[in-house]
Amino acid sequence: MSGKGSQEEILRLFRRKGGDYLSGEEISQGLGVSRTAVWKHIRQLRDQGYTIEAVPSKGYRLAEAPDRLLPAEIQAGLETQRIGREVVYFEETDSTNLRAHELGAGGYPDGTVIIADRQSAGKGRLGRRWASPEGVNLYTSVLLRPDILPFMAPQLTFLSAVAVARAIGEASGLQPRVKWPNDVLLSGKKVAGLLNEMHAETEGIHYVILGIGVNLNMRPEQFPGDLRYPATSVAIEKGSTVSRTGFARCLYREIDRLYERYLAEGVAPIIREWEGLCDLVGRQVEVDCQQRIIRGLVTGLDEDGALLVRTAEGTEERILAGDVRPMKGE
Ligand code: BT5
Repeated sequence: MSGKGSQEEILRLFRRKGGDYLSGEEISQGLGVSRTAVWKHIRQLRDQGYTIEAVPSKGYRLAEAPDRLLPAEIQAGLETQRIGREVVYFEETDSTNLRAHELGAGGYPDGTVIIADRQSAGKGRLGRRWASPEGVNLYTSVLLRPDILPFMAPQLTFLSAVAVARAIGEASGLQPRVKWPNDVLLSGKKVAGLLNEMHAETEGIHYVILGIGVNLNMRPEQFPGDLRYPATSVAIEKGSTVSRTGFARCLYREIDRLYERYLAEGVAPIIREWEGLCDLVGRQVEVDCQQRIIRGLVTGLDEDGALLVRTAEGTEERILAGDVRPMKGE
């Protein structure tokens, strides 16, 4: 077993003890390693920020775990059907979506979760960048293998938006809103961004990747200077930090619930929940679609995830891509 694997195993043993002492003998037998090796692993865990008490006659006790997004931490008590049964963690990677493509091609199962503590080239849409400093946020990609047709894949963006909004609500007590097509907002500012990608052929989908970046404990000075849209973090809005591990677990549970429901009932319930979270439904907006600007009343979303806008002329436009903003005075 690698050093990392042994450390995760020790954490698992601690969890099983539920806060009680674990003797050096139990650990060395559980892992099949010497007492000296156990001591070395304990020291390495301490170096990573774990507070582990050692009492000569009793053994070791895990007093406090750091807020690191380690697979064993996240999987403890996760209880999901599919999401996060497999968790792949990177201290640093260029983009979790790129790793997810590799794992998708490598046959990893439906529900595999990829997490990075920091990204050196976090991706936004259209070649844009996602600021991904270490130690503060969640950067994750979820690999799904739904049995759906390629044209249905954009529906899953709304699944992730609803899951992120629910998880932020639970973690903060605040009321997040969604912005079409791929943002989640707190106090009108962007707190999370979604980047879904897929690998498909005409007859079917190989896999879909839900790329999710949530600003949890990011501080104001950590945001890039050239933001396209005002941005914030959960901690800035709430006034105190949130547990990254707790949030991640909550998010994967919400995705799991919504995904089960999606597979059973289709996208309609998700669209209805998304519409309830969107401030723009029922308002006059302006949508910049690059070639032209469409103005009108947002009436909702259709099942393909297109924004429905009724123009002054009475026609209903289905908008698949564009930047939407409320009309002045709205
Ligand atoms: C998005 O793009 O909102 C999608 C972001 C998806 C990020 C996740 S992290 C895990 C996974 N792995 C990846 O590599 N990506 C996904 P877009 O709508 O294009 O917004 C990008 C724009 O938001 C940038 O051009 C900036 O103006 C702004 N921005 C950059 N970093 C930000 C941050 N951390 N919070 C808020 N806004 C940010």
